[in-house]
Amino acid sequence: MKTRAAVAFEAKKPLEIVEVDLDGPKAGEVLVEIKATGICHTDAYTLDGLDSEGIFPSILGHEGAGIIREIGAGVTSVKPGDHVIPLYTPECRQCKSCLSQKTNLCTAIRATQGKGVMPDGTSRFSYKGKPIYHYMGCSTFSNFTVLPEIAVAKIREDAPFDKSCYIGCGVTTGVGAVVNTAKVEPGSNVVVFGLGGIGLNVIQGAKMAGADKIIGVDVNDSKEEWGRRFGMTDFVNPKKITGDIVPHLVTLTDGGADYTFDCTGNTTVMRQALEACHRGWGTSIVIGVAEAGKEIATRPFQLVTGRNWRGTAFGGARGRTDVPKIVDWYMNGKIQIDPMITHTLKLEDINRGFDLMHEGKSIRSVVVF
Ligand code: NAD
Ligand code: AHE
Ligand code: ZN
Repeated sequence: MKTRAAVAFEAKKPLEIVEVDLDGPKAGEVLVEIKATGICHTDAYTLDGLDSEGIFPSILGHEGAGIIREIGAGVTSVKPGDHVIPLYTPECRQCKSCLSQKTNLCTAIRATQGKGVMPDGTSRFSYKGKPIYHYMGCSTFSNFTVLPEIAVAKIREDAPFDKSCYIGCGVTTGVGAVVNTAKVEPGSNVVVFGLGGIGLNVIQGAKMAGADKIIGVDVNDSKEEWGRRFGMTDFVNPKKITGDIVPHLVTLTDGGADYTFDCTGNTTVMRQALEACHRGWGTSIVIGVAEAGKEIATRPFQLVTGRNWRGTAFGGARGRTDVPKIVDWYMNGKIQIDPMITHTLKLEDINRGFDLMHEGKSIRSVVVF
């Protein structure tokens, strides 16, 4: 079949809207009509050539929602007509990682996913006879896409696609980092670095978990109002304080934070987030994705004296199990999504979504098909 898609032909070039060819689902795969997709900073990071796994030409996008239109041989867990959210972190329930119950990082298809192909080693997308690669196993910047059965979460049918798509990455990552990874307790004090599409979800997760002080840190002053809307109690712009951010935060938190979250992808910020933790127990969670070649550093003494450095992917969520529950949280009003979607765009305008993100003018842009 043919499908309209925004193709990343080359790094650092705008996406091009073209009709691509899409082969139907093979055994164990499903064809999904994508109804809406968010634009996450990770898409921008790959498009900007900063991803060591970045492959071109490819169809980016990993934060979508849609409807199953066709199933391949042997597919049993979903059927045509089901509403689904694609999962860049699948859940096979059979691999060592899934069975361990210690991680959400299913390994069943990670190797081929990182190479931009389906589990059989080939791509379903092509353009003018040449393959176009998949991205994070999802490629939601295409009106139709093919996914492995284990990489879709079936969700309730009354959830609006243009909002529930955000659960495909940003919402689950931010809220999940708080409840699954950090397991923030009531009364904790929390510092969130980077108040974008992920950081604001960390803030609403921290509020939901009963955190006491929730301090937001961002270099963009316009983010203060956004943070306060979702439960932030204090705001710090590191450019506007005198002296170093770490002692400033340690003073604000009476000796250091119980939990800090990096939602910037900046390795200097990651170090500050660790060092702003309380001696003896503070835990810092790395969420941000750093550009290829960057490394993190700190004095080992920071760890010797009881600070913990951890990371999280997709908020520690087991997609097929947890995503439908997060959709319920949204539908029942336990978490908010609508106000964070600041821009709704047509596919033709997808590059504007990237511009708005880089200009700090959006929280989330969503493309509707
Ligand atoms: P975004 O662009 O919406 O937000 C980033 C925010 O960080 C902005 O508000 C920006 O002003 C702020 N910022 C930038 N530099 C800063 C600095 N030095 N100090 C303080 N604030 C700073 O991006 P997003 O979509 O929220 O994504 C945030 C990060 O999380 C990205 O690195 C993205 O790749 C990553 N991410 C990781 C996962 C995961 O599973 N681990 C999932 C989604 C996104
Ligand atoms: N490809 C990059 C790593 C990118 C990365 O860390 N991705 C996160 C999700 S970001 C979503 O917006 C993730 O899930 N990581 C775990 C995994 O298995 O990819 C690189 O550095 O090579
Ligand atoms: Zn993402």
